[in-house]
Amino acid sequence: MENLNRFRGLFSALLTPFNGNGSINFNSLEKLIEFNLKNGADGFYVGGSTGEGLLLTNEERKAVFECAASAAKGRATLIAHVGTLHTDAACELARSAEKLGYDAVSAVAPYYYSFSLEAIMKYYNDISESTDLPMIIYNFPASGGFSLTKDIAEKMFENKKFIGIKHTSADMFALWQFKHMSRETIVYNGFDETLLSGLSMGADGAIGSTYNFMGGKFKRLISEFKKGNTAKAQKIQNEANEIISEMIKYGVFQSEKAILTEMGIDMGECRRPFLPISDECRRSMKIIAEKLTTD
Ligand code: MN9
Repeated sequence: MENLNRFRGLFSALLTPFNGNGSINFNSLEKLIEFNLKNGADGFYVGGSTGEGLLLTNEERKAVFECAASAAKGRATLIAHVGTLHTDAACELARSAEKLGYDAVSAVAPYYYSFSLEAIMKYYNDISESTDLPMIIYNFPASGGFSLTKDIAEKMFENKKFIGIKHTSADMFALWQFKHMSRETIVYNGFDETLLSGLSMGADGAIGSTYNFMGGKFKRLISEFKKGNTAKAQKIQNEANEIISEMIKYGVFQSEKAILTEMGIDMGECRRPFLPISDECRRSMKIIAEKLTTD
């Protein structure tokens, strides 16, 4: 089996910056990647929930893949989120990621319709068959009704190209179960506010949105955890969670864009139907950004 080490570590779920006219701001996207690499990001999860992937056209999604690949220039592991409702479109996105040199593809389960389990499994296998890339399942039960279980995962991982699960759920026992399947699996903790619990339950890494601007902090958390300094790791998780709690009040992605804009990378707004960033949010995030830059 191939060496999975490049899939461990801290992955930023890359945000997508927009210009005032609503188009993608590729210049800011490049800056954001550089900023993340400077803060120690091991890889990027491109075009997922955080990247507003499901609010982009397929052409835009490919353009974001391309920009991220050329900006990261072999300095990070790249996972392309290709999930969409439409299998053929997801396969096409996967093929474009493969051409661009991505390390893996990932997909959220198809949503809106109540697809049968067989249909969902076929969707993943169809995407997987469309390229030679490994597959990372995006388990995000809150997004549309499908919740991966260990039994389902065991069946899906009979396909040897499946290597990992991005577990965006607070169910830590499920995370532990995914780590204890019959075959080695890379498991990512998906909610940044529970990273320490995820690590305690065996997570190999983390994929998250707040690593776009708190990457350094969370790298320290992981390193303290590995050294066995639980109290120090807890202190860092507490500090991060104070910030995340404030962000949740105003909308997580809007808040993240406000923080990064304050830090010097013009991120613009989120796409509709997300609401514009309120003045209150900007004021609150300015204080957080100032605190983070003097930390
Ligand atoms: O990809 C992100 N998940 C979603 C991971 O946005 C659904 C997380 O990083 C959250 O944004 C973060 C705040 O709740 O944990």
